[in-house]
Amino acid sequence: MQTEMRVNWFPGHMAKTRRILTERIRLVDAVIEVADARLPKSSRNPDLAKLARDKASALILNKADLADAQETDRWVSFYNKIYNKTTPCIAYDSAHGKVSPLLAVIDTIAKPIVERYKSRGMAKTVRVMVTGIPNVGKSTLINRLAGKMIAQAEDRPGVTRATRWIKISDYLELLDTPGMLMPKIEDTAAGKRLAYVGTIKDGILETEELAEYLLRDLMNLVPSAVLERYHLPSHYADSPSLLELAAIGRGFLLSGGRLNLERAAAVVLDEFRAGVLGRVTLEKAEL
Ligand SMILES: Nc1nc2c(ncn2[C@@H]2O[C@H](COP(=O)(O)OP(=O)(O)O)[C@@H](O)[C@H]2O)c(=O)[nH]1
Ligand SMILES: [Mg+2]
Repeated sequence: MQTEMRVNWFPGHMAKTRRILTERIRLVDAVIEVADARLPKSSRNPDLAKLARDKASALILNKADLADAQETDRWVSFYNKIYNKTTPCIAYDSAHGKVSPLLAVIDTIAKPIVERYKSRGMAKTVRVMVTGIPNVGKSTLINRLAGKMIAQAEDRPGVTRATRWIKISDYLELLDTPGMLMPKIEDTAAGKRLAYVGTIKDGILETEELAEYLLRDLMNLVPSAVLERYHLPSHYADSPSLLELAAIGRGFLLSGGRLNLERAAAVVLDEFRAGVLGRVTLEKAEL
């Protein structure tokens, strides 16, 4: 499951990833884009709109259980407003959610296609695929729709195999393998946010540097959760390193009393990714 996150995005790889995606999109009538509700902007690659422009589409803000509920509502409204319902957007939690809202949104985009064929006297199966950048929950979502474990981490470049379709309703078939998109990193700040949630592993940043940035960002979003969790002292604002304070606060020490910053950084990142600091959305909707 971790392999695809270690992919280095050298140009050859990027071209191949895009080629595979383009081929897969050609096989379907509708595309389900999965994004991360904590990063509703940066976890989307705007190139998809071009690659799938002649397909029906829906946008799933997944991992909504880890994002701020109000912010997620704003983002869902924002996208539904700008797309004017042509690309319906819903919040979802593919790790725990019921399948019905997901099927309902797929049905919404598939209905016009079914009707179009019906009007010509044809009963056609509507074919759907799931796509998105690494780690947003594509495989988990496919497994949820399939009702069992089917999709593994086979959506990485270089791994090809036969196309399989999973019947998910009377007239809907789902491609069992997601289409992978590269993350599009618009700027350094977006790159950091993608790294916080674990999309980019081999980033430009060292783990300790990343954790330091994360702590600083979290101090703006959920200060009391950070102060409490890492037992930061009242003079934290004067310190050049929140990570050092967190290591002290949590007692992450090496023999001889030196701070174990490596351990502190790993814990800070793991705890954030697991939602231990509460539900946090890293990007605000522009409503
Ligand atoms: N909390 C939470 N975790 C999720 C959700 N969807 C997926 N995950 C977890 O996120 C990680 C990546 O999921 P995966 O389906 O492999 O992502 P993919 O790379 O897009 O196929 C796994 O550890 C999943 O268990 C969700 O909605 N909520
Ligand atoms: Mg996967």
